[in-house]
Amino acid sequence: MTQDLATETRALLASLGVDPARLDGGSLAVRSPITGETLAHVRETTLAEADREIGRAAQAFRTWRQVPAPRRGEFVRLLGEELRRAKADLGRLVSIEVGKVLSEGLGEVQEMVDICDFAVGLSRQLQGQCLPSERRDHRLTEQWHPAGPVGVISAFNFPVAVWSWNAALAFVCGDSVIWKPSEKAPLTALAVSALVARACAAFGDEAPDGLATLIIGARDVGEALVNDARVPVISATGSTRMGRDVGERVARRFGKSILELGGNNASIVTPSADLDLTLRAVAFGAMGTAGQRCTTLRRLLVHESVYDALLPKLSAVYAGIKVGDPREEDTLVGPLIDADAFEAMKRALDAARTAGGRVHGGDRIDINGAESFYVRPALVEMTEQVDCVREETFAPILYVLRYSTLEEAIAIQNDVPQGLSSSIFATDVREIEQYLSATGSDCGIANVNMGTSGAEIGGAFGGEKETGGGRESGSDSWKAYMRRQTNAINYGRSLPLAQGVKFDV
Ligand code: UN1
Repeated sequence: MTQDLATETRALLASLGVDPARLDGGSLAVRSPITGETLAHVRETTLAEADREIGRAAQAFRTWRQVPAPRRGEFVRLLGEELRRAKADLGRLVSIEVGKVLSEGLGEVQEMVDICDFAVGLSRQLQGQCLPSERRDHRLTEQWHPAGPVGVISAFNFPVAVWSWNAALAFVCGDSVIWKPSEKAPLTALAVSALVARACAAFGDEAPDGLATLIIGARDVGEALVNDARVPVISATGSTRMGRDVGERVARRFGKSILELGGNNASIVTPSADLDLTLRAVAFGAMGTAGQRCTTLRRLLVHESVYDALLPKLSAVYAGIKVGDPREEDTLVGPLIDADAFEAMKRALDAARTAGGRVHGGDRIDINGAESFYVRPALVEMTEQVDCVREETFAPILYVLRYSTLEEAIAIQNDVPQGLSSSIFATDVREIEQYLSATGSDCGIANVNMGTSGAEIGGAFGGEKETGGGRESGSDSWKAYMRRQTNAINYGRSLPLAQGVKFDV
């Protein structure tokens, strides 16, 4: 590849409306995992500036909450229009900054457009309810009010979509949004902020200054956000270690957190599975995004009667899949994000070997020189679910285990600390329903005849146990961005007390 990535990046950022002055002179070096080259030096937000930005967001909230919700929806509609227009450029920028193949970069922006559309409809459906009162001439209702500024901490692997799942909902719910993106992906955050500014300009004066703010930097800036009592809701995506810290800090000040943390997702391949479909689904689930989704398929539990039919085919797909520069059209697996990710993958594979695992693949491949980290995805046959299999390694490693009964497979699947996504491959309706029942998968997402990744925005997204319990995106996830208020209204002339209590004065 001879094309200069830094030059292309600057051209993309300029067309997306980012001020070129933001790309030089800072202390945060932004590298592309495609070649390892430096794209920009972004200035980090100081703690004093972060404090000011949070103050601006708090101020913006005070006016934004008074704009009628369907009008707020109109703002999100305009943002969706900006994203539609910017899809090609922003998708390409995502691909450059985090190394996704282009179709996944574009898919990520499509996910942003989709959640904007969802939120526009939602802006007319933030429904409370009316409940029967036990008292005569009383009405009991429940309504939802804007919560306040929402802090969004996002990870490198979905550098822009995760912000949008939170922000599109937060905006229609009447909240302002403060974004702390991954230090590995500040450029796409700058680009999205520029698009938000365009949507604000198109919307006019009703969009207050500070409605969407951006703070860029390391842990100290994130901590300042998490500790700040002016921010009642913190939505954080990333590692379980980070989420535990965020959850504790937010709980200590009685804020609410929405945590979307590690996954260790499994699929069960049953005797009745359609093996061709299974093979394709497993390939995308385990190797898509180079194994760097929180929903990536990490464990494959295969029934002993189909193991020998499936494994050779799967090994052949693993050996043949195109790993390469994500700018090339036929590439399916791009680079790992950085050297640390590669080291973590090596460590996990060493641990698996020591525990008796048979490792196929996993070697580094030289595609674009020493500063980039491309690997052949690894398939690891294990005889049991040892400790290293219970950990999430953010790399393309698929552990494969045999099972003999569905109960055993479900037990193995659930016997990990994480609980994000899961799936079963089956055409036997009894096995499918058992898997989806209360005694089946313990995850926030349980799919049938598809992989564990690639969720649509319409459903609630998130998981149980060490995944953190938060829900983002579709269904009624919006409720986490609002505060609930119960209203009992007496329209009579007497004052009956609940539970028949008498208190006559
Ligand atoms: C993530 O990896 O943090 O379901 C999110 C999926 C995507 C989102 C992944 N829609 O794979």
